[in-house]
Amino acid sequence: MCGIVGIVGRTGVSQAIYDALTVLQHRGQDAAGIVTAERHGVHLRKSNGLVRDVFRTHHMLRLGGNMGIGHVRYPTAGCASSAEAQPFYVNSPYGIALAHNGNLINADALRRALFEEDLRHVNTDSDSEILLNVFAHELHKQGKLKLSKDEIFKAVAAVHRRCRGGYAAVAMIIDQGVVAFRDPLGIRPVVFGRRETPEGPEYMVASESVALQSLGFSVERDLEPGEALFIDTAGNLHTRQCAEHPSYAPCIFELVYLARPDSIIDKVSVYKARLRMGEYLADKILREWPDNDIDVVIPIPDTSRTAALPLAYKLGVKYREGFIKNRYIGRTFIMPEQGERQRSVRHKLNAIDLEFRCKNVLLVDDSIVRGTTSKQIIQLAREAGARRVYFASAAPAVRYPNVYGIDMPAVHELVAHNRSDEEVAEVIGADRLFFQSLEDLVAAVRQGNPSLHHFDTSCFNGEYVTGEVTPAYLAQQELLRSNGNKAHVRVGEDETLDIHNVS
Ligand code: PIN
Repeated sequence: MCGIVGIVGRTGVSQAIYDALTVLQHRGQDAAGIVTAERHGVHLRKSNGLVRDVFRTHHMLRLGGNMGIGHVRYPTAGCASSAEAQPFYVNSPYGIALAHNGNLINADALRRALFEEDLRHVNTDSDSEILLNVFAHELHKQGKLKLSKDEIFKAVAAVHRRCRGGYAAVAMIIDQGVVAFRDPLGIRPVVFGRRETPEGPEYMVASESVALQSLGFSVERDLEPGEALFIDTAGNLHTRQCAEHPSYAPCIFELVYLARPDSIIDKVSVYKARLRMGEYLADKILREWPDNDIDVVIPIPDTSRTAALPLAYKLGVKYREGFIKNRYIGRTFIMPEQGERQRSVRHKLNAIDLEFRCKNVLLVDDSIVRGTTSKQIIQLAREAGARRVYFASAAPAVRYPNVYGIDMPAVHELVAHNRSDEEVAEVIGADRLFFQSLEDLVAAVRQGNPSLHHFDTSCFNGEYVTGEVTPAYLAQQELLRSNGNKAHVRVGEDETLDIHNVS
């Protein structure tokens, strides 16, 4: 997953984009980039690292212009080179930059078609560069110096016809404006909003509503599946449905863990959905184990706190913060290397022994993916003196890979793949383990917006909403995702392009 943002303002936008990327930092801590445009000139800064490390004052001063886009990257499918930090830029036609959140499942076929039919070379392994070139080619076919909104939307429609997968993209076309579009199933989220200024309205588009809210933009609405928006350089907003058969199947994992709780995605409050996940989970525990001996519910910070509180309330037991997190260490799920991930758990979490000693504790996490941190945390709880350690996951067991932009590990690294719940409990060392049922997870989310009928739940049930996810494709992804293949990562490169005025 990644975070995207685009703004067309009345004055310089680089600071606003920087601030928005900081708010979206939880969506990716691996690399960041901003590109802005002044009349006929583009400025780009991107590199590996956190937003606060990538942009120094001298970079910010050079990112002039009233429109721009930004990106924070979470590495997907096997590459973490800064050559693949976003946004990507292509000179022709017009000068276009694009940033994207998601994953194209027909990237190989598209790359071939781009080369053999469109005569375009894609230089990196990133499917964002592929998406950019498909879009650029389709715009080029319109053959106009000044594009109308109809031509832009026609190009987006062609992108939808050619691309398969989950994608939320934002593009900036020099001298024309900012374009954003969402895949025809709305797998990845996009929301847009507006802010009034004395000079006129400013528009912003982003992955999550929290970015808009933090910057004082009022949320207009989510972009619908297949829909595109175009904010022209004069600051006018246009939207249009560009897909032939759009329908909603948003990624349910956004609600489980990826999104910030203060965001609203497709009219569902992430926070409220997580509260409900806790309630459903409590009902399940009470059904399966009415005479349980749980003394205390302890969340594994941070995400699971929201679900753990109503869960404890419904079980009628105490809720206690038994683990304290060192807030200066990043999310373990985000770290690309397994060794790094294991090492940091103990540094990251410390137990308050008093809350564990001689108690039967129910630990709650948002999900169990590899099971490696769960295992270590259960061990921590035992060392802190817990008598019995039970474990509850607010999401169902993750048993299948995600191919729409969440960097799930290779299948063989998923602890629940080909294992029963009891076997998972044994591997992670829990005395008893509870997973949310998929039905309950869907119900918890749908209660926020009953008009949503379908979700992408592929990592829980192996059903891929786009179709076309073949065993051969999955096998190839498996190869890319295995840690060994990440060893070629190039670190420390960065890119500061002042395309308009190289200095
Ligand atoms: C925790 C988010 N959450 C914790 C991510 C761990 C799976 N892991 C998914 C649980 S936080 S493991 O919000 O960032 O604090 O199963 O792979 O070990």
